Amino acid sequence: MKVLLTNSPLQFYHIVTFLYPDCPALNLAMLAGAVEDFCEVKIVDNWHSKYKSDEDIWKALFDFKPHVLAISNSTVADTDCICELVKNVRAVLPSLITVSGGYGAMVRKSDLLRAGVDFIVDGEGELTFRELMKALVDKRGPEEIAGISYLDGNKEVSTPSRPFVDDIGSLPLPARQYLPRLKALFTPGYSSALEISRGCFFDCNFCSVTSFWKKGYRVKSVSRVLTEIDQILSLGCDQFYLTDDSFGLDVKKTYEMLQAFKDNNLKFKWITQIRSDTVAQNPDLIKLAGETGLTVAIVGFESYSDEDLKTINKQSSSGKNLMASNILKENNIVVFGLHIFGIPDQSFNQFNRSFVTGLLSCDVYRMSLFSPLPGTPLWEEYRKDGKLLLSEKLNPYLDYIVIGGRSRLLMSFLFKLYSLLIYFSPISLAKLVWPQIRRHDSPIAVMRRTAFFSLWHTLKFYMYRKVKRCLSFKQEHKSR
Ligand code: B12
Ligand code: SF4
Repeated sequence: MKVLLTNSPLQFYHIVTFLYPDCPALNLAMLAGAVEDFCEVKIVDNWHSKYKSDEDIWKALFDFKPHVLAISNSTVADTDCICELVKNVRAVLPSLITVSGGYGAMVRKSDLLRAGVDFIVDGEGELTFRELMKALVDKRGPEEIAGISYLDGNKEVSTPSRPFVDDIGSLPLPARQYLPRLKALFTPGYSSALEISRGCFFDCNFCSVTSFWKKGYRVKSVSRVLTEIDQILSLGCDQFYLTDDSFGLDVKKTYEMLQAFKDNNLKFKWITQIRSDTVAQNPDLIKLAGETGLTVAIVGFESYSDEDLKTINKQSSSGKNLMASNILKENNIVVFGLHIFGIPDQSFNQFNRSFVTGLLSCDVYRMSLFSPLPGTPLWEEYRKDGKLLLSEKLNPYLDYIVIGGRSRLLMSFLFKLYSLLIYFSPISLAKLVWPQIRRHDSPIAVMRRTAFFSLWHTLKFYMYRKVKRCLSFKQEHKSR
């Protein structure tokens, strides 16, 4: 049986994908690895195709002639374009079987099924997808497979849910050889992706990770990680992104892992997401991480006010945020800080103080608008209290949708204004021409490059968004 794996065409709201155009879709390789022993597999990683284009999928549909089209829908915002794609594909190839999975598929299951997706895989995908493909090969029905949803006539049916595997290292190796070979941004070679852990045991109320993976943290063994790194290096890649949500939560295991990287004299650069308290409480771990090639640490600082951090249940503190920045800088690791604009009850002064502190302490400052994501505790709380401006599309573009208290228009105007200030404030401009501390050459180069990339892609993002809005406005008027 032939299986084509893909994801949504690249869209204007994929701003982080523009920032990191060298991170391949590891989830597609994981699913490919789960079935490659009995299926012929092909991956079209659309985020690296032309902007908004589904050309590569159509080409693969006609050249490769798959029996199954499997589409990843990890981001809620992607559901609409996936629905449209499925409708178009089904109109041309009615016998093609379509499957989807991921966070977006969990939240907008009905929309996908009604658009023509045959099966939704709920939750962790590898084993369920394997069983589903086996059932299709054997021409068995889906009723016995745990963790899937489908339409029976007009009725939505969900089979009993499948528990997560205890040991994620026991899952099949990702078939990275099917991923596109992407030129690395920060090193001269090529880039790949690696997963060491899955999930997180914190519960920040805005975060969708724990809504999907539940509150839990599973880590691969050192030997499994070394095997995957071998695979990455043998494919000629010397940089990788960790897809972990919160690197290093199991401190002891992480030490062992990093020590093994060092002992095996493995040469690569890597980038990870990490909590500020993990950094602040474990400076030796960070030193070791830097020695093994950690180049950029993406840290969710969110705010430098303890009150704000309490409101979003971050369970860290402003002191730890500042300490984390210093420790990372001491180890020549680029501090890529994520922040939230518009946290409830945050005063204007509080935000301003936080903003300046962040600009001064991060190498790259990034900010997103406070916007509850469907499925998160915050979304549920606000929805129950009638505080959400609900659209049927569940806030796909992460706008400010909170009702009451603050004006939406003002919030979105201020967000844009501050977004511009991130790049044009004297602090940011000074950072570009005169790095604030003496640093090793290479991280500075990385920092400057990342800052320029951020600026360029943010401008592009706003341009795309504006153009798109203008076009749809014109279209609406024409059709009237
Ligand atoms: C690494 C990462 C990125 C990387 C690269 C992603 C990539 N190329 O794979 C970069 C930095 C480029 C990125 C970009 C973005 N990301 Co991102 N990203 C992640 C992160 C941290 C890990 C993704 C991952 O590989 N997970 C590991 C695999 C194992 O999990 P998985 O993808 O969910 O897949 C499993 C199941 O869901 C299921 N499954 C998934 N797809 C399918 C398909 C089928 C057919 C089947 C059967 C099963 C199945 O099986 C898989 C294996 O078990 C996640 C958080 C997370 N933990 O998922 C956020 C996350 C997915 N990203 C998110 C967002 C918002 C974005 C951006 C939209 C940000 C932006 N504004 O630009 C962009 C656009 C992404 C896009 N095109 O859709 C959000 C989505 C929020 C939401 N609920 O909608 C997440 C959840 C983080 C968060 N909490 O905010 N991202
Ligand atoms: S620490 Fe990060 S991954 Fe964990 S719940 Fe908070 S935001 Fe989500």
